[in-house]
Amino acid sequence: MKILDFIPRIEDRSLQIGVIGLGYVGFSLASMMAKQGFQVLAVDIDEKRVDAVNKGGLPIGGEEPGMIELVAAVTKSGKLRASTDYQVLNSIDVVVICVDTPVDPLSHYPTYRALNGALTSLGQVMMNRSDDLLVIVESTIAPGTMTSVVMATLKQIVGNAVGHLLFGHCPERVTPGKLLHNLVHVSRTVGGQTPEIVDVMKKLYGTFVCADLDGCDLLTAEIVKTAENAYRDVQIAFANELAMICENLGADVYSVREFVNKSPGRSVHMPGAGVGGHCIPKDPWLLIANVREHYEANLIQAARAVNNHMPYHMVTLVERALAANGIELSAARIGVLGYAFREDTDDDRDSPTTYFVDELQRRGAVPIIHDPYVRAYQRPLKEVVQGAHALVLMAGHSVYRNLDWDDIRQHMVQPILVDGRHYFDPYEITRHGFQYYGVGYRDNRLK
Ligand code: SAJ
Repeated sequence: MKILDFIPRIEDRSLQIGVIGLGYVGFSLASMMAKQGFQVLAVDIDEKRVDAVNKGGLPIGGEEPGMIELVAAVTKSGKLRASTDYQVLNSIDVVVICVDTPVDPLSHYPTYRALNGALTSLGQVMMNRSDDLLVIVESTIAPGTMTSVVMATLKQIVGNAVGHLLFGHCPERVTPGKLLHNLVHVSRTVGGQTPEIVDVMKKLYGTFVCADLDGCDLLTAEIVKTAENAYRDVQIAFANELAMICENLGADVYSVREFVNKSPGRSVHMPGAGVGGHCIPKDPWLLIANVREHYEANLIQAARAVNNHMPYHMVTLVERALAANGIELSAARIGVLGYAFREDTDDDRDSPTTYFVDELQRRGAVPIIHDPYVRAYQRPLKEVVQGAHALVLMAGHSVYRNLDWDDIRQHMVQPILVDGRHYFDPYEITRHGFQYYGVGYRDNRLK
């Protein structure tokens, strides 16, 4: 079958689809494509994930509106099946690769262990291919990777069958907690090796995407995805640098931010305790991975440094608050609210709190962590505040909205609150007898 023969088979849903990777990207995509009526075969090396899906369950954590009903329906109908065996992919027409693409914590270059594993396993199944196979990568990858890694690796493995391999890159734009919503309502960049491949991909994604499908070449698609997150990282870094300037000048960065944003076209982001997660800290490094040797990309690297400094700045704020009360950081017990990388999720990947807590311990302080979503820290709040010299908010989970501050104050040694996300109202906190410190304020906010 040739590529343009894919179109009628998309229309009658007879196209056979494979998805590699049952993380939040691959699982939601496989379920959504099965919901459109395609037969979808999902492969993952993790048997627990495969079993969970085949039993109609979720292979991912967190709250995902509509997901459990969707996966139950498509597994019951048999439209979605999962396996650890790549051989189930031998008769598919399209395969979508959705594996993680982390960067090395020291070199900041991508490692592609999972991507290379998927390509090698897929290539072995496709050795004697005589029909066209469309290989689409949804994982976020450094510009140039489709050519230098994906196409090169498969061509090396499949030998003569290479003539039947066609390539596309449609970077994912899902966000935990909004997976199904984003899949349908967020526009997609559709990168293809040829215009015909772009047309086929638009037809395929158009079966469930109700937003723009922007066709382009492979390299453009790789740059768009990594640039959109590098852009966000730089925006957040500007907000954090403005906060540091305001602290040094003794101004309130949130008033400054509010008034700046009244100027047309301004949108200063929120200063905070740091930038975590699986996208924003990583994608700037992917964007510059293949240019760093001959172009510095100073702004993007400086933004990373500013954002990475914020958890350590939080330690400085705590140390300053304690010192104002004659307490040494090295002798302090610190209650920490929120371990996840952002509000109302259990995802703690590259969370700023990990760096914050490590630094507190390095300085001799004793952190006691609370997080309603992260299993290891679902302890009673009373345990966290009991005997604490300060309480620090690192992630703005909704459960922290209506705390009993009078009761909390009774259990603390010193009523100090350090707010890393501009989450609380300083006036309300102060009314309950606390000293309020926060990112973007030089000292006790309402001294
Ligand atoms: N953060 C700030 N200040 C801000 C915004 C975020 O400090 O003004 C921090 C958060 O606390 C968190 C980190 O940055 O630690 C990342 O937050 P995020 O809101 O960017 O959340 P992510 O990491 O889930 O980003 C994803 C991205 N989506 C994809 O890569 C497909 C991003 O492009 C989206 O803008 C974001 O979700 C979203 O809001 O949907």
